[in-house]
Amino acid sequence: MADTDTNVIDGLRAIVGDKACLDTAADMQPFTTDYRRLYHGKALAVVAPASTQQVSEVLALCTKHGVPVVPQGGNTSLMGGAVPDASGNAVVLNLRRMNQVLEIDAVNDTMTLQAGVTLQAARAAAETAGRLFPLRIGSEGSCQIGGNLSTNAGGTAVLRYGNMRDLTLGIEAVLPDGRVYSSLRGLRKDNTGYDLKQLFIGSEGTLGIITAAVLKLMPLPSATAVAWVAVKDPHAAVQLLTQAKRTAGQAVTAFELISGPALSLVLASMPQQSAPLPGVHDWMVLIELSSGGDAEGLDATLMAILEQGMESGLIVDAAVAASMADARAFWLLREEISDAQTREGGSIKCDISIPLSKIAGFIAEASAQVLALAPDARMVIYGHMGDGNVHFNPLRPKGTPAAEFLAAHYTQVSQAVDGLAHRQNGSISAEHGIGVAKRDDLVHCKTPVELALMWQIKRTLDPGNLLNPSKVLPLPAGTDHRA
Ligand code: 2HG
Ligand code: ZN
Repeated sequence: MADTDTNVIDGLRAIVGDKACLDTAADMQPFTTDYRRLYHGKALAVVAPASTQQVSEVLALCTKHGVPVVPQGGNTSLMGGAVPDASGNAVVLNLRRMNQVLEIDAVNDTMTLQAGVTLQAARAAAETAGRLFPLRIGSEGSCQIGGNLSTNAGGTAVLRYGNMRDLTLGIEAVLPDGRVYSSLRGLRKDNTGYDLKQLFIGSEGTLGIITAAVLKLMPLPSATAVAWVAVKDPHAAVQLLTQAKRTAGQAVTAFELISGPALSLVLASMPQQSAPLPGVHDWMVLIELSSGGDAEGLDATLMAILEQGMESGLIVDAAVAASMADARAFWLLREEISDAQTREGGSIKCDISIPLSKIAGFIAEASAQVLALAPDARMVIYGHMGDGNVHFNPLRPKGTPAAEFLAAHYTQVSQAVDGLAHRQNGSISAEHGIGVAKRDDLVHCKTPVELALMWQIKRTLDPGNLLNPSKVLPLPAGTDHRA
């Protein structure tokens, strides 16, 4: 190890303490590999600061020595955004020790918390205060608020409440030179120039490290009604959503599309769970309504939506959750799809969004293109149809090894799906971010002006290219990531 590296590690220990600074390959391994075990990096050290002051000192030290820093929350990125590259020269800065809910202001309806609070803990703290923090994603037990912010996370309740950007009133972030930017004031109105917090939200730790946030709280719903519905096809699902919004308005909280192969995969990996309806249908939706009104009224609204859907031939069959336990069981089937894919291996992840009016046509056309390339692929297609977001994830055929399927099809299939989404005015990353997985694809879907502006902002805030280097920003032609 070079003298500088030893100096850096000694300096880091002095800041965060011995126990919070790991530097052996074995100790660092859980932090240098993503949870799907697809991205394997190396690090100089892994540190877990306990305060914003310590984050600031770590960044100032690393900048002084030209050492890159990779911020990390719950390490649940699907895009390889939270692990270092293979060079071994970076410090991973993990925020798990900064896990305090600092304040709940029930009058202002805000919650101030440190970045390392898990989403589950944030939701529980809000609920204890009689409020709802509405972000809902499957990894809530592990993912952290800082990661949710830095990827502008979405999930299953965006239709009603918006994504992380919409739910944030202020953040605190540490810049590479150690200066602290803070807008932790909980204001719903503040037109004093540039809204700088938005630069840090969704930029995946490439501009600063988010250390705290003020988030919006909502009223806790008093009634919830859930149904698992088999629909004729994705076009019928879109029409059903339109009818549901007309009938129930704001109460439509979630509207999730699920393909037959997606449900089959979950049922195969969780044999103790049964399907809500007899048989696995080609296309299903999970609908949740919620409101502050009475339960009977909401149940009646759900029934009205289902009856209308049946009469207009959109719905093939439907099961209404008769209890909270039923509702949880329905949701479990939806939330397990991603983990079931991880266990199965060999999944080509495309996280696209597209205007709702084009989504059914997109699914048909993308499916045809993928099946022309990989005729036996299992079409695991699901997602947050209510906000135009489809997880379009062709999966290896049973019996074909994951590596073989990915080597043969990954590039062509993801280019076909993402390219189609882009040509139809969609996005190639609706809610998972860019990380390294989609970085080089940005060249094809951002204009030269957008890319130039992204680099200009990056160079202004992080002139040494030390924060999460080689993530998000595709290289300008003819340069490398450290140039
Ligand atoms: C979900 O909606 C997550 O379950 C994960 O966004 C999606 O694994 C995926 O592709
Ligand atoms: Zn999702």
